[in-house]
Amino acid sequence: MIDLYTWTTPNGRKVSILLEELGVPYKVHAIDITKDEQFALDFLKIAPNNRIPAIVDQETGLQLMESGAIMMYLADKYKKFQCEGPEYWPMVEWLMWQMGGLGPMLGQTHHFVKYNKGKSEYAEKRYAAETQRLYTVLNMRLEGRDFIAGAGRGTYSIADMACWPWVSRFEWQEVDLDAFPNIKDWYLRIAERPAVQAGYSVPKYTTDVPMP
Ligand SMILES: N[C@@H](CCC(=O)N[C@@H](CS)C(=O)NCC(=O)O)C(=O)O
Repeated sequence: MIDLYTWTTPNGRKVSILLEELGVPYKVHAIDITKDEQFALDFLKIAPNNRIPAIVDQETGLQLMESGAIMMYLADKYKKFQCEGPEYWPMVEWLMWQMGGLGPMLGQTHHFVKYNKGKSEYAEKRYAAETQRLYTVLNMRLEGRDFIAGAGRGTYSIADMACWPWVSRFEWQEVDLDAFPNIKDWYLRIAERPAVQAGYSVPKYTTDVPMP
């Protein structure tokens, strides 16, 4: 059994979507970050960086924070949704691209462009431009491919599951997915998966999966 500590955010949904795709039993613990529950001492023992998501694997006792590490752990444990052989490291490369680029930069876009519009023209322009740049990179990567990593047209993997919840906030980012047709096709391909629909509503329903 996996204990999942999470909230209704892209980083949380990355892991709930993976757990739904794996079809393994897991127990959800909602950590309401709008009520500062991420700072509770019990949670800090599991996630010392006071951020969701985090997991505890009850079979092994392993505690993990950082969504990228959690996804790599679960994919390795269950030997699913990870690319094999020479395709493994390019998958990690794109997972790290999400962890170091797409996630943190789009997080800033949400902060300045959605929640604090008008407070800093410089920051809004900076993160809007970075958002466009990152979408352009992903759109190019998806040219001729169905999924981000893997040979040929690609294999659905944790690299896709890591990026997808961030793209699902395209409206917050003021991104027109019609300008990125490869991303739009990829987004819709993943959005229709039942496990993605289920994982999107963990720990609770907020909205339907956004549809461009
Ligand atoms: N690099 C971390 C980032 C986690 C993160 O930023 N989580 C956000 C929600 S998406 C959070 O817990 N925010 C709480 C806060 O800002 O205090 C990961 O990928 O797990």
